[in-house]
Amino acid sequence: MNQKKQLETLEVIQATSQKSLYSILNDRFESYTIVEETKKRRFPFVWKVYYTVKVLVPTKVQIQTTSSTEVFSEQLKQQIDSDREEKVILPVTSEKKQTKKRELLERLEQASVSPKEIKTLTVKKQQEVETNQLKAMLEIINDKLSEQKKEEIPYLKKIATILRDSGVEEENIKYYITRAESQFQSTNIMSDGEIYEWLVKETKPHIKIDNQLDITNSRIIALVGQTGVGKTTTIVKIGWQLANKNRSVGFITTDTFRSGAVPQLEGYMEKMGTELIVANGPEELTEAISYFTYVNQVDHILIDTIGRNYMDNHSIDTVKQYLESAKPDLTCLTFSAVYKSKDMLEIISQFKEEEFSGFILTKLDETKTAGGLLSIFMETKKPILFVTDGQDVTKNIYIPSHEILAKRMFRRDVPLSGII
Ligand SMILES: Nc1nc2c(ncn2[C@@H]2O[C@H](COP(=O)(O)OP(=O)(O)OP(=O)(O)O)[C@@H](O)[C@H]2O)c(=O)[nH]1
Ligand SMILES: [Mg+2]
Repeated sequence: MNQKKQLETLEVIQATSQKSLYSILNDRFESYTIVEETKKRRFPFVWKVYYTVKVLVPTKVQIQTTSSTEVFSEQLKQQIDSDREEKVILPVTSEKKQTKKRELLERLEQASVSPKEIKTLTVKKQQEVETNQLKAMLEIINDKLSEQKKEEIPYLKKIATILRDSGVEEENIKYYITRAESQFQSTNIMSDGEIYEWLVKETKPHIKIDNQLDITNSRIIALVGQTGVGKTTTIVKIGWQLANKNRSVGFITTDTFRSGAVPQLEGYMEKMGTELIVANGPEELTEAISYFTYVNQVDHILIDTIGRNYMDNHSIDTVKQYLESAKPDLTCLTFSAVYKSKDMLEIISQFKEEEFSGFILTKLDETKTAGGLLSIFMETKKPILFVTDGQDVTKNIYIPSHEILAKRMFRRDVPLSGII
């Protein structure tokens, strides 16, 4: 049953004059009781006056008279509604987010997180991965764009062209461009000659050459490397140089596989008046070394190994077994300069640092572009031991200077020199 009860509501009316204030009051309400009347000026518009009245006006409100159960259920409903209203979703601050994330990750690690949470986490992780991938892609695109922009600057373009023509890898070109940019910020004009001089100056510190190398101090020298890189030719060249220094040498070859390998060596041996032993397996190699050490008593033992495909792990293992038996004082990893630098690095990565002393670069005469070899200097710690530039076993082998090798990276017409 409904009952009407007379209540009063407080209303606030404002106007710019007393007259309009009262006309509003009379228009809107049948009756009212003035509780407070004020007149104020407001900063900064001090010339303006505001009239305010607070009035009590009659209101009609529906009040329900209900049973106690109805009252209870109504109260309950109101309580639920008010609870609902109070459940304001506050924005989670990034710090809170971080804490929550950290907690979840910790719980995930301890496997105490519920499957639902895991799912949320997985999705988040996935999103994170995707965002990172996108960022990485953007960085690459930006890098490419800035590289392209850089190469629009004439002298940088010239440098990049010379490097590319010399066979230098893109990663290394980037290095030179960055260096040039930092050194010649406002310079735009450089002659080819100036660029060449600058490239040599920049390259020299990267070139690793064993200047202290004295082959007369290495009793056992072994050459390893891919098929046909010039191992046999180079070991004979080394023998020839030692013989020229009045040192006695003995040759061992592990190449029992290739027909013609032994006669190829025997021809040189005869000319040099030295002995050659063919070792079939690591044990025979040890025996041959003992023979040259205790029986023939030569100053140097030079070991020529069979050329194999070093991209194949089995071949690498075999050559390592030979090296373990021989324990050379100088183990030379031999590469042909015509090789791709990526392939060389791949082969180098198959060897531990302690397993070889340094590199021999052969056939420099056969390549127009030696710039690719820069990767060997930039990405490995080992020195270049010798370089070769021809088939003549009586010469064409050198320990070059930093200057000569740096120049040779960019110009084929630079003659190699440096007595071994
Ligand atoms: N142009 C040039 N040719 C070279 C040089 N070194 C070796 N050669 C030639 O390269 C060819 C292969 O040389 P080898 O000494 O037989 O090579 P290898 O590494 O012993 O070969 P395998 O025993 O079959 O693995 C021969 O024709 C050599 O004359 C060099 O510095 N320049
Ligand atoms: Mg050979």
